[in-house]
Amino acid sequence: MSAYEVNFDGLVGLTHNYAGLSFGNVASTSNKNAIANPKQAALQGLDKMKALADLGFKQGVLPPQQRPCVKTLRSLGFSGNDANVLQQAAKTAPHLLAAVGSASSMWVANAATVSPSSDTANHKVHFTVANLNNKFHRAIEAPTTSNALQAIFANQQHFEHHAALPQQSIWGDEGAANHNRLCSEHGASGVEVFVYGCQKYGVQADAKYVEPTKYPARQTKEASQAVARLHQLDDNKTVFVQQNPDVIDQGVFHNDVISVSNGNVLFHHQQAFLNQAQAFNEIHHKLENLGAQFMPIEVPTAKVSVEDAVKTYLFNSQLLTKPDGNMLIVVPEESKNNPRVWHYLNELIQSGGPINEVRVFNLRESMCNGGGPACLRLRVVLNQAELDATNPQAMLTDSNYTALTAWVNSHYRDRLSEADLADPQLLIENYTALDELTKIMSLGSIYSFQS
Ligand code: SUG
Repeated sequence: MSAYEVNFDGLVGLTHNYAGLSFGNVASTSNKNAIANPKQAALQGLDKMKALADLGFKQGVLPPQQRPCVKTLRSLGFSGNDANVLQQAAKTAPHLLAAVGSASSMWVANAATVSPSSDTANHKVHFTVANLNNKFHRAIEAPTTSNALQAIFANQQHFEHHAALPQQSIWGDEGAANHNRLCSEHGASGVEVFVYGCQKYGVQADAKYVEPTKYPARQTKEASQAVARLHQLDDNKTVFVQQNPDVIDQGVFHNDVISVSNGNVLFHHQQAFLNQAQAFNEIHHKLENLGAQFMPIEVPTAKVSVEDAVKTYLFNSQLLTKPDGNMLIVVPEESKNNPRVWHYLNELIQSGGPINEVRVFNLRESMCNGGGPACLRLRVVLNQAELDATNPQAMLTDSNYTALTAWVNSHYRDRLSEADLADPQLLIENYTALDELTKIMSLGSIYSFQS
């Protein structure tokens, strides 16, 4: 059955700031204390969504979360009215205020793992919300992410939702950022490739087992396997592969910083995976059984170093199939500004291969926290019936774009530092704006402040 890949982009929240919260994510730690511009960040994201929608790609939107999350601070013992809670936290535990104030839900590639109905045994689209267990500021996203996804994909005949895996490090799950899907075309049955950074059980006796030593591996094999089970995937169409621990130690905190898939193409760096040849062999055979030809496009270290990949987010790009079957690669401006990466990209689009066009976007505000074009979007493959069953107000139409842009312009600040998170007025601005957003997007009451 034919289907669309719909990219749902995360709308940047009102508290977007640089608090240096993500150890292992080089951009996040190196921009700690920089001044952020939430309004510009949200508009940059909307510009990308609009440009891709105008090119004919199906584009959706996911809402941000209520921040600072006073509810979490209360659960940690802060009390009094909301202003008191914020002030106490700012005074005695500023790191906690920063964590509950992060707008990190904007990177929706980490919101959930999604399997299309053509891959699952009960022919429903499956969503498992990511627990984001490795970082406290991200682990608190899961409940609202669940509410948002269920408000957008509400039809139980087509959609099946799974809660986040247990909040324990064995089950560390970062969602679609560590998940690739290969297929002949979006609507066909595909091979789902789960990329994990470490394994918790059964490795003590394995002399060959390696994991990163400097930075954390956020995704566990156990979590990936649990998601595959929940989604009722077929073992013959599923591959588990370990990410190269050396690249995690160089700042590749998610697999989508070093590889991206679309259709039968896996665009990746030479050093992306451990036991790469063996994994590709397995993908090749499993895909061949589905009548499709695996097409890996490998970028050699000699042309683009891992350091350049991390700085420019070349692989955190979106690969989109155009109506003529060729692919467009969407990269951040940082890729154009690096001569080696830009040279490679120009070579790539002239090579006669499937990727024959590049588009560049300014996503600087998000990039400074380690989030590129691919981090900002969650891919959901939907056939026509499933698309018809999706909340239409979550799709980026011309009128929704106008409404969302006006909404950002009227509610967002153009300057925010970590210290501003203690301002009770910022919390009120959030509640007012998000309440209005749920009406624009017809989401109902997805936030705890609304109940
Ligand atoms: O989880 N940054 C996010 C970036 C996520 C990027 N997503 C993907 N690669 N799919 C993270 O590290 C930084 C927030 C701060 O430091 O203020 C942050 O959470």
